[in-house]
Amino acid sequence: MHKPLSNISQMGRRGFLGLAGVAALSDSLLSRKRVVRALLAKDTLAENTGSSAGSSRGLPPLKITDVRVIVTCPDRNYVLVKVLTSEPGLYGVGDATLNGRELAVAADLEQHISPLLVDRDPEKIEDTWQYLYRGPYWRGGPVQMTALAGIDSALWDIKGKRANMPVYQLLGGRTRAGALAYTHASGRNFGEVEDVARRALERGFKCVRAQVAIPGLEGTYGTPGNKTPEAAAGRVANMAELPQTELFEPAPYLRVVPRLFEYLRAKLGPEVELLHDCHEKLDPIQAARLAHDLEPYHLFFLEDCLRPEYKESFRLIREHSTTPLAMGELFNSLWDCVPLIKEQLIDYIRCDLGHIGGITAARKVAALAELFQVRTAWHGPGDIGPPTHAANVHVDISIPNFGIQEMVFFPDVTREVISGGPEFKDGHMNVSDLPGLGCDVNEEAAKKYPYRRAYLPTARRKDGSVQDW
Ligand code: EZ4
Ligand code: CO
Repeated sequence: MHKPLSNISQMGRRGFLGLAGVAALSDSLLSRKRVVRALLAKDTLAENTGSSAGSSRGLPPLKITDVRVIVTCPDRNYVLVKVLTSEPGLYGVGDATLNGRELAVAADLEQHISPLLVDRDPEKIEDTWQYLYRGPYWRGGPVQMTALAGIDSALWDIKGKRANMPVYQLLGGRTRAGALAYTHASGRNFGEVEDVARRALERGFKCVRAQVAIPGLEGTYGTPGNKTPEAAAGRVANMAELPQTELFEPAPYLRVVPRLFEYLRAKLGPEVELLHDCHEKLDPIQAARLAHDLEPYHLFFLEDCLRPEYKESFRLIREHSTTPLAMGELFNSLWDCVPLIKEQLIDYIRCDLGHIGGITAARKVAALAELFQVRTAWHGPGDIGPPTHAANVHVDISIPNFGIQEMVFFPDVTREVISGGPEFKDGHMNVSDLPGLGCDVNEEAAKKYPYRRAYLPTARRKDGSVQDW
């Protein structure tokens, strides 16, 4: 049904206020009052954005009946979203994990977002995205964008299940057989990094991100400190109740990293693709020097050199080096991506689908990037849940300008709670042809692993001042 939208605008503010207090009403006022009630109640006008009949022929209209938020710690903390619908057995699963601020996202979902969604049509993904992004007036930020990503993934999951298609089909269908993946190799010294990299190559990987401990700075991001690489695999069990503080100094880091890649190139040969993550630790001229010094070793890319606020500083790095650059895991706004892409200051945009607003946001980033010959490299660490990894790969295999996909293997205990998700084979990630995203959550199993407060580490310089981790 199409309600007369024009009544509302004609009424204007005076009419609106006047009507609210009127007791005796004429026929025409009665119909106006209905519109006013609609405005005063909830987002009823959403039903006016088009037919609310089921989009798939012959299916009845669908409504969201409940949004369940599951906070669980199967090896590390995850926030999962389950959007239930009026069709028996039809629900969507999303991931809304923000490492170290999980409960803020869970509260946002439970207290603020869930009441807005009940009774809405889950098939209106774009409308829901716009409503949750612009509707609260206070837009953006990692907490809200992570919550929005969780809902967005769940809605794409529902749409896929309803259409009986994997999400990548809804996004336009396959453009490639699989998503080229990279894994992490880290060690206490060059030899240990080489060993871990070789094991990855034996497992089928073609691309390896290498990080090494810097003497005197044990525990630098991505390195195992003085533990073995296995023991240091950043799980919650290894984390303190309060953040651990690591030490960072740029001078030794900038000396050691080019030597690591000189060593790895010599040992592993020219074909393996090598990557390195600076984890937003460097100042612009330091990043420029590192990118320059790494040139002879032909990295696939140098990841996240600068703090996310300093987009224009990428120009300086570009002026000094042909090392390909990737950036974006800390972005939580679509608009963060715009200057880097449109000025071709980077080669890979690597947003985190779980923190920038889900598939709905990612497909816009990817489309913008395509127009400027920038490729994608979505963030794929262990501290975002399998539904986000699934979302990554559904997008990867359906866009023309995919670059590479960061990935992890989830331990059995995580998979007991969250099943499905992408699979690794021959250096590539792929998703099954299950309808939707292809993940499920076992709520009973989740209860066995209650949330445990945990923080990411922090970093300081030797003089005690704060340093980006
Ligand atoms: O440190 O996801 O490229 N991957 C990364 C990750 C991030 C974590 C932070 O929560 O940089 O390991
Ligand atoms: Co990174």
